[in-house]
Amino acid sequence: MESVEQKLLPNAKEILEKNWRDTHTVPSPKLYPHQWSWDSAFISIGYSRYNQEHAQKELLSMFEGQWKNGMLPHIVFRSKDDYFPGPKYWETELAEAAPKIETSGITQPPVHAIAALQIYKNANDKNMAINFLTEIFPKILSFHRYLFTKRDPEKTGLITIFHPWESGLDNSIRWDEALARIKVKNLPRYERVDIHKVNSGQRPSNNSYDRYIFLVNLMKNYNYDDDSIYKHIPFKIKDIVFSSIAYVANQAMIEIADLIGEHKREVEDWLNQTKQNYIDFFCSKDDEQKLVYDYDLITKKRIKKRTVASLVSLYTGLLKEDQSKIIVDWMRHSHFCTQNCVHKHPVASSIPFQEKEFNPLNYWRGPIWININWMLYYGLLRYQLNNEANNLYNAIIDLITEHGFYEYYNPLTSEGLGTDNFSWTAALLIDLIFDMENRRRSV
Ligand code: 9WN
Repeated sequence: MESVEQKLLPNAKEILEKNWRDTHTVPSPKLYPHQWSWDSAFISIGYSRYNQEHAQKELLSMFEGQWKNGMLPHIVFRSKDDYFPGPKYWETELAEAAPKIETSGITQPPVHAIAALQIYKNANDKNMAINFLTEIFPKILSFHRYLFTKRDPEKTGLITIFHPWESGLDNSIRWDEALARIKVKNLPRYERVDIHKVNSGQRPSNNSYDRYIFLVNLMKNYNYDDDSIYKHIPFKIKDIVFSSIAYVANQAMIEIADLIGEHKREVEDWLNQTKQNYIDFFCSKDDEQKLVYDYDLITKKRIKKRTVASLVSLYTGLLKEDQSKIIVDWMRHSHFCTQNCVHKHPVASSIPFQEKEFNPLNYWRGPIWININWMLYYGLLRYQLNNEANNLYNAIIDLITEHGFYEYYNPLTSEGLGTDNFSWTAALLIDLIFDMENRRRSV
């Protein structure tokens, strides 16, 4: 009899095929018709399981947008299709470092080294994979060098973001206070496109958008010069999810350097910096729950908002075992639906059900996201919490089988939200299915 996985796999591949555009994949043709940075890396992880060529092309094409200072922009504009803010709005030609190709002027979490290593590990053609790693390694290294210098002049090994879009978890409640402090002045009129494509109740508010756009204009005023931005921007936060991913990505860089005989001193230094500071910076000793929180460089305080970002710390393996247990317990009672749930095994919501801001429909303010749960799955495995990881796996399979490949899901009803045919949901499901199959085989 055909397993659920065997039924799901062709559907997932079909979505990636539909969203493939010769060299790259759009996150969703309707809402996001260009190439996004961390999406591209997640998507190539999915391809790496069955189409090495697409996986390599996807990642290499993302780096066509790389700036001369190493920054990898969060969007490479690939078509004339409508998205706001589009290339004309970003005006990246103001920046000395910008490439010829049209891009945005901010970055996103560095999942790329993790993807590159997966491409090698899953490759049928190892020679081709080694050539690919040799080509991409210096590009990723220069991106990391940008992050660990321009976005970490304090040398903490933790990365500073200048804009909520850089976090990838755009309207997370973690950013509310920092955004509320921003006094929006002289903002030129602009027109949102997103709310004409999906239900506006599932998207960030106009108030948030005013601040997103205001910050973009500020960066333009500084010609995207990082040193000036660092001095003056009112949104400056050491982000846990970004820094956690950067740490795992540096671990992947060490493995890649070994495979292709490259130097790794610089990467080792970054890894040591992160190891030394991660807990001290992010973990508040006076907090009973011992959760980890982002650090606001402007108020010099931790942002004590309980969200799934704290859980992502599991992905690094940097937590001591007792702390990891606390975090997993907290995931169970706060992020997993426990009352009137539609599923036996729940998938983690983006903020706890008990929080006053919890909104099951709105973007990063309650809904379930597959990329975050994918990191939690691998985080649980790092701590040998195999049963928990298996439950999460089963829950993700159920969710997608019953509700389809959505951008995000209502954690109370499991209904799909945002845009449909969403690429990273398909790609990461493919990765999980292959990972589970390998784990089952190795028992
Ligand atoms: C802004 C593409 C991107 C993801 C982000 C997600 C959403 C964009 C938007 O879509 O952000 O970058 O227009 O809302 O929050 O994580 O990379 O899928």
